[in-house]
Amino acid sequence: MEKTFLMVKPDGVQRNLIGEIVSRFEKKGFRLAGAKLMQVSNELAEEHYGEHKERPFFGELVEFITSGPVFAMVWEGENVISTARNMMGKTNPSEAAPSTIRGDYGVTVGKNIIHGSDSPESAEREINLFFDEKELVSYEKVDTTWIY
Ligand code: RTP
Ligand code: MG
Repeated sequence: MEKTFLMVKPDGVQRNLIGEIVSRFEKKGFRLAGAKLMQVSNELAEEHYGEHKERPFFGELVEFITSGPVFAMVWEGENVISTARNMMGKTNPSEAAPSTIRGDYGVTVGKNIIHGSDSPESAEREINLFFDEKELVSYEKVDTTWIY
C-alpha cells in the first residue's frame, strides 16, 4: 500500500490544528500508520529540506521548522501521496483553494501549516528520515461489527 509522510508544521501545532488535520485524512478514508509529536533538530531540518539548500528562503525555512514541535505522520492508502497534496492545497496559501488545508487555514507561504511528500521517492526518503521501522504499525480495518 502506498505511504506518504505528512507533518503538521510548528504553526499548525501552535494553532491547535493537529486534530483537525488528522481528522481530515481519517474521514477521507486513509489509514494512519505512525505519528509522533517531536522537535526537529537543525540537522534533520537541513536534511529534510535539502532540495532547497540553494534557495534564498532556506535559512528561514530551517529556522521555522525547528521553532517548535511538529506532528509527524505516516499515512497509507491508494494514491495517498497525490491525494494528500491535493487536500493540502497549493504551497502559497493565498493561491490554495478553499476546502484545502492551506486554503482554509494558511495566510503566508512561509507558514503554510502542513508538509506532504511530493513523490514516491520523497515519501520513502522522508518516512525513513523521520521514523524507525518499528514505529510504524501495520494493520487492517475489516471487522467493524463490534462498533455500535
Ligand atoms: P512542503 O515541502 O513544505 O510540503 O511544501 P511544498 O512542497 O508545497 O513547497 P516546496 O516548494 O517544497 O517548498 C518548501 C517550503 O518552503 C517554503 N517556501 N517559501 N518564501 C518563499 O518564496 C517560499 N517558497 C517556499 C514554504 O513554506 C514551502 O512549504
Ligand atoms: Mg516540498
